[in-house]
Amino acid sequence: MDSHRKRPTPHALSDQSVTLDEHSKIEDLSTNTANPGEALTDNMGHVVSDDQNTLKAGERGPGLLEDFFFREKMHHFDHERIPERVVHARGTGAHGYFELTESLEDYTHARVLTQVGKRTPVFVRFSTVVGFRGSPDTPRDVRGFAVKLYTEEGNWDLVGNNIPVFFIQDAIKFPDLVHAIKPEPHNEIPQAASAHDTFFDFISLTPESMHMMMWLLSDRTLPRAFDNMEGFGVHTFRLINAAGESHFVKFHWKPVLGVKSLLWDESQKIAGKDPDFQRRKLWETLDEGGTLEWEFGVQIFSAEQAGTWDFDILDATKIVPEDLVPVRRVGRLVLNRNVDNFFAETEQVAFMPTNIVPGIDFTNDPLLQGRTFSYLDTQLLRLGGPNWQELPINRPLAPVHNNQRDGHMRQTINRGRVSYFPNRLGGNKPTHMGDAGFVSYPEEVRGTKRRARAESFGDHYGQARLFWNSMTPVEKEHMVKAWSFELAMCEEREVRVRMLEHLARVNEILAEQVAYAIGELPQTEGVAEPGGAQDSADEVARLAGAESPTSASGGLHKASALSMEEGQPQSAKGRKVAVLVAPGVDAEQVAQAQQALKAAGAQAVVIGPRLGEIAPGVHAEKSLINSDPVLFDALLIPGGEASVRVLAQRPEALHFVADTYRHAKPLAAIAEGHALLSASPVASGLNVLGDTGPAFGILKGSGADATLTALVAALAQHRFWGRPQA
Ligand code: HDD
Repeated sequence: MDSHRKRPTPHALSDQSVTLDEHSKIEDLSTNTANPGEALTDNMGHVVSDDQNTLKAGERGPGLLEDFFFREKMHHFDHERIPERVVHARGTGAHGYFELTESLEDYTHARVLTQVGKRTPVFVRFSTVVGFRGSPDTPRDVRGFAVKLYTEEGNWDLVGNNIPVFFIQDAIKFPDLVHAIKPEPHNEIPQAASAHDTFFDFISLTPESMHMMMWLLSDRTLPRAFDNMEGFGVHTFRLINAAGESHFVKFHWKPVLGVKSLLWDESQKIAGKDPDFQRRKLWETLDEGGTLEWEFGVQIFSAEQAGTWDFDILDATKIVPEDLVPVRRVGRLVLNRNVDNFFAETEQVAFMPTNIVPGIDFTNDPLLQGRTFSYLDTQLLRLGGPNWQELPINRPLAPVHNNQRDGHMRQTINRGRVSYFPNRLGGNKPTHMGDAGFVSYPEEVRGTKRRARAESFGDHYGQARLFWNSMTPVEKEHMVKAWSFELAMCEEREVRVRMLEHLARVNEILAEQVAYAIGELPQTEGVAEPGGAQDSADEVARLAGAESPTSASGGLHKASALSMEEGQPQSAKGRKVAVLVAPGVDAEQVAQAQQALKAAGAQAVVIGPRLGEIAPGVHAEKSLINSDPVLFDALLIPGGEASVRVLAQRPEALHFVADTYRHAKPLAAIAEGHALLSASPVASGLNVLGDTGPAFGILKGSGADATLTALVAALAQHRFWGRPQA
């Protein structure tokens, strides 16, 4: 631990002090919000008489240039678009607060991390990386998790992802990475997908990305909902305490509802059935008064500790395993309010890793160092000029005083004649605060100027193996399929083969199975058909034993908190259950289901052959035509003989059973409802409809109560792997 000068008490900061609460940002934004109002006016406040007809010389005559209403309306419309973000274009935002539950004052003097109980307003934007602004929510992709905290000491942006590592070690490679993964430039194909030649060509020549690739091709990149994913600050940052001592830190957001994913088949189908799947979930939850919640965690360690590890903490392709430094949960993040206007808030919000507050500082991670330039730079293009900081969503709640002036669209009206420093005419204000302001950690730096990569960044496979070893057999199976899919989409054989060589360095069985799937290995004994129904159990058994020696992993063979199947919180909260009904349905059972699921924080969505009243008191809010099993977490079929007879004649209802079964989600049927399960070609004939059913999440009960209790428990379990396939 290095020790430096003690931080002075910020005596002269008194006129800078602000007291905030969780509502402060919304109050601030409200000074700019506008309601529809009565009379239609133009932008200059002139009341408009008729906005539907241009001014003409005669009813059938030519338009007149003097029609300033028309020209203004058209002019504004013609300029409505701004460039989308070069990456993370597709995103969704919400307001909320951050609350500290345990002080970190031993490590930092940042007020936001030392004032226990304080609620700091936040704005969070979740995003995919690759797709364009209008692309679907659910491709296989890394998710952005960008948090802007409007602290009393200025804005702190934690611009992270849902994956704790990155593809590259040095920011100078970022444009290459992004060019490679974005749609190919000659034909702009494919949209929002990494599964194409240019990406894997680049990756096959960039072995440092192999750890991140293991995460990318795991279920982590198919989150079910925003609050089913973790967030990571990725880089190692510094914390500085009041005595000037420095520690290293990694920041984490842990979802209260646990990390849960979709399946690849679901993700692809949802992209068509409801491209706004996650955006809609967030919107509806907050609109109905619900919240999304994460715990805030830190891994704090000293330079001495880091010196004992066989990886470099400045290398963003490495995690610090939680087994080496446990995550201390010291706060929470709560999202509780939708935006009023998507463009003004979510589109115009500008995040920058350089927004940090006193008590937190950068490290020499070469990826982080490069990011400190890129974000400021990009906002100029996207938001059009240097005054984007004044936009309501971007402006801090902490007071702003400086000598910056003018520029496009300046909002602030600075009084006085002084806009320079030093000055006598303005009493030398605003004044430099010295050590009471933001002071960079005075790390001693020496070295020869070189374009080079440290040797300590040289191990590219050790943590990729650690990740692989830490997966459950089912997770490994999904990864085999993901790799097989992505490489099969590459048309250039050379690219596919080069990737197999890297995979073999991670794990031979993984490489072998993918090689077989993409036609690079003849059928040999012992290699299971990937995805082949009959071999699935063998494949899983074989993958269970597929482990590799690690390196750069702090001596660990496996690490905790990497698998999404182990140690995650389980809850039925937020889950949506499709309840299939038709005339003659047992209305009481439907009502019981609605009640029981609501009590568990879940939701019953009644789906009928058509919308409207299906039986007395049973109202279908969705129909078989505008819903699909991939949009739900489970299926419930209530009793009622006539109802089930109607449903059994509808292919969409049978499809509900088949896909819910195939996607390993709970299937529940009460009394006569059992018949719909048996009518499905997928489930019929399989022994899961008998006694073994509950182990596979197939819940058949004669009464509503017991079936619903079992359904709530099954929802919390999320998936039931190993169902026999028809
Ligand atoms: Fe980045 C946006 C996260 C590396 C350059 N990045 C952006 C966003 C997130 C991240 C969440 C969206 C913010 C929003 O919602 O507006 N980026 C990361 C993480 C990285 C990372 C976790 C690695 C640890 N990024 C990275 C590098 C560079 C950039 C190395 C360039 C040197 N990122 C950008 C950008 C973007 C951006 C081009 C596009 C839009 C924006 O900044 O505001 O400047």
